[in-house]
Amino acid sequence: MGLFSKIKEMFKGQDKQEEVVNEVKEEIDLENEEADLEESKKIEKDERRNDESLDLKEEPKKEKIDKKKEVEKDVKRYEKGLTKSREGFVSKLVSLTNRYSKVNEEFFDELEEILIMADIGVNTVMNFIDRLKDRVRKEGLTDPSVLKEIIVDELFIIYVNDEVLSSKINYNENGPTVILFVGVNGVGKTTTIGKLAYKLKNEGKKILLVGADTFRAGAYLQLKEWSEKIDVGFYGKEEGSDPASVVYDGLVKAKDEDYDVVLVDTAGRLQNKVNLMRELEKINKVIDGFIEGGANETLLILDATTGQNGISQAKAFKEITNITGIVLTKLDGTAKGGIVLAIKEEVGLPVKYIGLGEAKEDLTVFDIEKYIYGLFKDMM
Ligand SMILES: Nc1nc2c(ncn2[C@@H]2O[C@H](COP(=O)(O)OP(=O)(O)OP(=O)(O)O)[C@@H](O)[C@H]2O)c(=O)[nH]1
Ligand SMILES: [Mg+2]
Repeated sequence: MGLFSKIKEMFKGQDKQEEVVNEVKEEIDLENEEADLEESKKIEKDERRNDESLDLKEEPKKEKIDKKKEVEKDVKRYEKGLTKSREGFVSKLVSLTNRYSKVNEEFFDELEEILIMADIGVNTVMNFIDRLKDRVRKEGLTDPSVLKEIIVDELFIIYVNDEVLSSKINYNENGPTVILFVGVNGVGKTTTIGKLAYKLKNEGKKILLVGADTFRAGAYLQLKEWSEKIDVGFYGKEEGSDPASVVYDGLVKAKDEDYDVVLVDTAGRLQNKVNLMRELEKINKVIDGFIEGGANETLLILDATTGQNGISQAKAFKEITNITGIVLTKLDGTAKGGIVLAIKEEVGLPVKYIGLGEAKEDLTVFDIEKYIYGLFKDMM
């Protein structure tokens, strides 16, 4: 079975997930009843041991249901959010494979064009086509419809290519975790902070938003609004204030009030590289006074609808500061889902989160398997 078939197998029937969850619940209820009976017997024997075994038994089962529900919701988010990409990109692929009865040079030329149009990036596409041709030759493939699955597999391989890609946030064990958000105007920094704060708050963390974008008038108010909407802490100052000193004051507050995660909104404008570099250096110096080494994460926000321009931004930001991951926003609004692969190949940074809408729930941890499923689920 190809990789994509395995992924599809994993996620298909998510509509039935509710049923599955209920089934699991029933099973657990039954097991619990049995366990209760067993336990009441044991109580007579050894009360203390029994309590422990109860604790050990109940936890994983509840987690199992919660996890299943979370996966179900997440797969739906990917499916819904990637509708445009799927319709654009996949319908072209399907039409291509239907039009040709045999794989030949023209077929590959057209495929190349479709992939480039999907923002996969020229170099990535060239390598991809070479590998695909190789595989076609070695395996003696001629039928375009067989090639569909191989195309998806090979796209998947580009991404995972013998590396462990970590989408995990690097948390600070002692004291607050500081995450800096950078990116050019309007990519979705502030919105992403709001969405991530909401997500982390639901995981039980105490969150402080710090508005160090003091460049644009009213920028800090937009962040403040988010903090009120999702009920998390806020610290910020009006435009013209020194961003590093805002970060300093914010971190003092975070320490004093025991915050777990501090999300810092910056004015990541690229118009002046040197100034931005200096500003970020200064901010990191301040953070270093609280946490050795500066920010735990510096996330670069990229707008997926800007395509190759986003790739150039990533390269430029990489020169300026130590970017630890990418958040790709507005994937719901573009037909060009291939940018995820281009970032991996051409920039070499992990995509940690993706934005699939404007609401507070619309940020999700990037998962290549769900992504590939969301993108190609109707293809085979
Ligand atoms: N559809 C969609 N819209 C998004 C997403 N993320 C952000 N947006 C929208 O993009 C616009 C800009 O978002 P902001 O969060 O203000 O961007 P910013 O980077 O903070 O902008 P500046 O502070 O001006 O540099 C807003 O209208 C957001 O609602 C997303 O994942 N999907
Ligand atoms: Mg902003």
